Amino acid sequence: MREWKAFLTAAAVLATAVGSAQAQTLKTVQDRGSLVCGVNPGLDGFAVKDASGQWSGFDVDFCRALATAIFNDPAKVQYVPLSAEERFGALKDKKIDVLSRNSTWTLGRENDFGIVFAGVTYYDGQGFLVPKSRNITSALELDGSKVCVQPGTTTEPNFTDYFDANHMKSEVVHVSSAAEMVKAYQDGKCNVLTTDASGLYAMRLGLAKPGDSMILPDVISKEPLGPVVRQDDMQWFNIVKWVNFAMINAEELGVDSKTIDDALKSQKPAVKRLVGTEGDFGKPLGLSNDWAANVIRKVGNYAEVFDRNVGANSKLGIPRNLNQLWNNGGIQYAPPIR
Ligand SMILES: N[C@@H](CCC(=O)N[C@@H](CS)C(=O)NCC(=O)O)C(=O)O
Repeated sequence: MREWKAFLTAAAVLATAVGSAQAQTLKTVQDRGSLVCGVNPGLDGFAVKDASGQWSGFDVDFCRALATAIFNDPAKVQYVPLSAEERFGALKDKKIDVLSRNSTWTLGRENDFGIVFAGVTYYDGQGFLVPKSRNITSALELDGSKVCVQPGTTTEPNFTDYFDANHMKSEVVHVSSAAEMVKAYQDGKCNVLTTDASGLYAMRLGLAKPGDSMILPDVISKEPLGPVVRQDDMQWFNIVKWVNFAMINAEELGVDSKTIDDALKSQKPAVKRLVGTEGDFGKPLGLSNDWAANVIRKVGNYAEVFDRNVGANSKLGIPRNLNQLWNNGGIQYAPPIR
């Protein structure tokens, strides 16, 4: 009997210790007064730092949304630019709280680094950019190409698989950044760029004559891009996951930064739960109940963030395609808030 009591007490102490060890990131962020977000060093539409030191882009807006959910202030973010090769190690080593850097969700990455993807903010796929002067219309005509590719990405193994499967040879040219990739292509060191289609749109903007190059129609892989956290903190994982879902649900419910005041007066149950006028959906996450309303007001819903950074209202002009909502022909689908 006494042994049992001692065992139960020890188990309770352990459970408390594990419980608190699993919920440190939010507290660390709150105590620090800012979120530390890992981002791309420079990719048009996704993460760009301007001359005054301001960051913007699709992935940057996710950092801003997360900071808003926590602090009601999108400016409370410290950005850490990370190369493809260093990003997951930086997350594992706790140099950042979250990674928001055009990163593809794969099993190997979760296994190898003790990390977990919190959702998909952008469904992408790998493509090829070629000079129009090559008169190529399909990726199957790329045999013998000099291909620029960045190590530490899913891009290289995908491209190797594709060329092998189609019995095509290539000369691989390794580059260490998007800027270097553009330069190598313009200098004629390679005559094909390959990466996520979104990255190709971004890099084409960096070319002296964007109109002289084209993106081939072939998409050779699945690249579900999303934010990443460590596996040791369920509360933090849930916060990051639901910030994404709230922005998608907001689009589905027609709530955006311009209509948020009306939404706060809405009598529709789903809108009330989203903006926090009904239910108790913030406190269990460690947030206030109006966290999603604050995110929508200060950063926007999914459509607003997509359109201004990479979509119709941006320089990139990428069609929504797979990133349309599920009820509008795409596969963006968020579980309900209820
Ligand atoms: N989604 C792929 C590719 C991500 C990636 O790093 N792409 C490159 C080429 S667009 C990039 O963003 N480079 C920017 C840089 O490191 O400067 C992955 O997760 O491996």
